[in-house]
Amino acid sequence: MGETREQRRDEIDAILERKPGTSEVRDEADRYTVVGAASRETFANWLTPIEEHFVCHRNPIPAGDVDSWTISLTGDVEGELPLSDIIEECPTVAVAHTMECAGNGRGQHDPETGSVQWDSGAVGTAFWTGTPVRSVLRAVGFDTSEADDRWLTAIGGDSLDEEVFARSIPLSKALDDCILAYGMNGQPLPEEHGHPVRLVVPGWYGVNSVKWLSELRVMDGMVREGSLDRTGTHARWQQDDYRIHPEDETPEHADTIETVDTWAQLESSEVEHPYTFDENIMSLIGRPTGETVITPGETVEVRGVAWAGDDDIERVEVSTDNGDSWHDAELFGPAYAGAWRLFCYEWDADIGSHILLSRASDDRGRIQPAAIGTPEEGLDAVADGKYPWNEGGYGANAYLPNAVTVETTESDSLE
Ligand SMILES: Nc1nc2c(c(=O)[nH]1)N[C@H]1C(S)=C(S)[C@@H](COP(=O)(O)O)O[C@H]1N2
Ligand SMILES: [Mo]
Repeated sequence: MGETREQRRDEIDAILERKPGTSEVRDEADRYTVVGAASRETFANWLTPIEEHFVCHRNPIPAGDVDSWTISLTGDVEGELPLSDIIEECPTVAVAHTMECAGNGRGQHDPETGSVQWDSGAVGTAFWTGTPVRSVLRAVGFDTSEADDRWLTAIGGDSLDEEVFARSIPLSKALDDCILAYGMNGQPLPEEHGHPVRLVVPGWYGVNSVKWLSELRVMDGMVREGSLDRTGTHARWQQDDYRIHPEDETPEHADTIETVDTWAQLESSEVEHPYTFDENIMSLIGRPTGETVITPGETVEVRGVAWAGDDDIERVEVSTDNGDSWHDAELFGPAYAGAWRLFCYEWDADIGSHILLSRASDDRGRIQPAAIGTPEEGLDAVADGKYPWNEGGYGANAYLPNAVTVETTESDSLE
């Protein structure tokens, strides 16, 4: 354990050196080591450069290279594929994906929850290149015409003997748009992002995109204790952690669920403690920041990003008076499923102090809640238009905690 810590320390220092656009947010107690997007400016642009893209994982990075790495196909499919064969013989595609940690915004819960106290830096958009999961399964003779309510479990090469890092997603989603990625923004996949290969699940919370991918297992249900041919515990990261639940409640381990969309789980009674699958609707202002110098009378471009997991952003509103009045922003730039949209609003700034907010709505008529509820309100806070305070601090998407305060000042007289 002590050794692991030290190894982690060196690893983090090396990542920080390679990523001057990020800063450290860590949680010693829980062993998580993460690096967050440093500044709001990241959210003023569509593509997030690798050096500004957050990193999040728990165990030391496993060693591996393209030439020796293999992926095991197990469960209802059988095979072993060298990564180099996948790269050479299967198609290569690119997908845009807004990767957001399910714990993004955790630091906005009051009272504080455990684990990494992210503010809102744990999100970024990259172009990932790789091979569709569909092509990989087909290469080992799997019939990809029917998902049949089955699940695909992805296992990370960072798994420990006593605990496996495994996540399950519906096979239908995997066949639809997921890829095994070996490139990021046109570069070979950096080691901290999963080199030599990771799963990318477009529009879904980051935890589903398993890095250092070593095994794909087609199963009738989600991963549970005893469902893998492995030693150690199997189900923690699917069934215990990354579940949205009130204080002091322990989620039940389910085999399968019908309602997959995260927000739909929050609103339905089928799943008592929702799993964090697709990303909740969210927006962030990237410019101006609190440091931007604005002179009264100036027209200021309020610019940012908005995303809604598998759904499409339909509208973004901006307020410059802490929510008293709202104005439609213009959506512009690239529009890819699973990736954020840019928005912009031209604001004529007058003198004084202003609180800027953004609020997104999607094509399902969902809108960001204003605030996070209290522990006492539990998950019912959703029905009152609040994001529910939850013990793990997952899925937060309220707009008030992400306000930007700007002051306009009279410019110094010209010399
Ligand atoms: N094998 C493995 N994959 C993992 C993790 C991990 O700890 N181990 N962390 C997950 C979490 S919680 C997130 S938010 C994303 C972050 O991806 P990134 O570091 O490339 O930004 O990776 C996911 N994939
Ligand atoms: Mo995460």
